[in-house]
Amino acid sequence: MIKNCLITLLLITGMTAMAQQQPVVKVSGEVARPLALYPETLRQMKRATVSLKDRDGNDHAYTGVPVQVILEQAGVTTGKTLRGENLSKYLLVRCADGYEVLFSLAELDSSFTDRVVILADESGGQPLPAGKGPFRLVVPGEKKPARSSFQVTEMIIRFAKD
Ligand SMILES: Nc1nc2c(c(=O)[nH]1)N[C@H]1C(S)=C(S)[C@@H](COP(=O)(O)O)O[C@H]1N2
Ligand SMILES: [Mo]
Repeated sequence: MIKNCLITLLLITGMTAMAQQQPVVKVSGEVARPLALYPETLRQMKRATVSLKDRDGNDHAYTGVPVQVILEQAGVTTGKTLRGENLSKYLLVRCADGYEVLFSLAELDSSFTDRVVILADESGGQPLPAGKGPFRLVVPGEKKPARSSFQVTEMIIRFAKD
């Protein structure tokens, strides 16, 4: 019931946002439900704050939606269903400048790791600056921020095949 309401809400905010030509992150591929995540959609979802060191070693707090929450909403294999052949699935993150990074699903799943990767839309209570936003993947716990991709436009789930 609550889930249906949430999906309806996501649809309505999605249609409104589309009419206004708002920025969007599309979630597609090996998903039960493709998603279009608009600024308003992300504000309605469960949120988290994580810390990321920039390339000069300074810490910055970013807030947004855990990637796991997005994958659950899209009906991707997570948690108990992330086993067997599903362990060869990956998330490809694509950005406006053509930059691409990938993660195996297990890297993003709380049944495998305590590290929380988020799709951030704010830092220090402010929207992300034009060059970095409106949506940035924030990947804490790595030696460099190279996978913390900015200007994210697409999240694609695929099976790794030969
Ligand atoms: N879209 C996009 N994201 C990107 C990059 C890029 O070229 N394009 N460079 C990456 C690299 S190599 C680094 S080191 C960090 C730099 O992020 P910072 O400016 O917050 O330190 O952004 C990462 N995210
Ligand atoms: Mo970098």
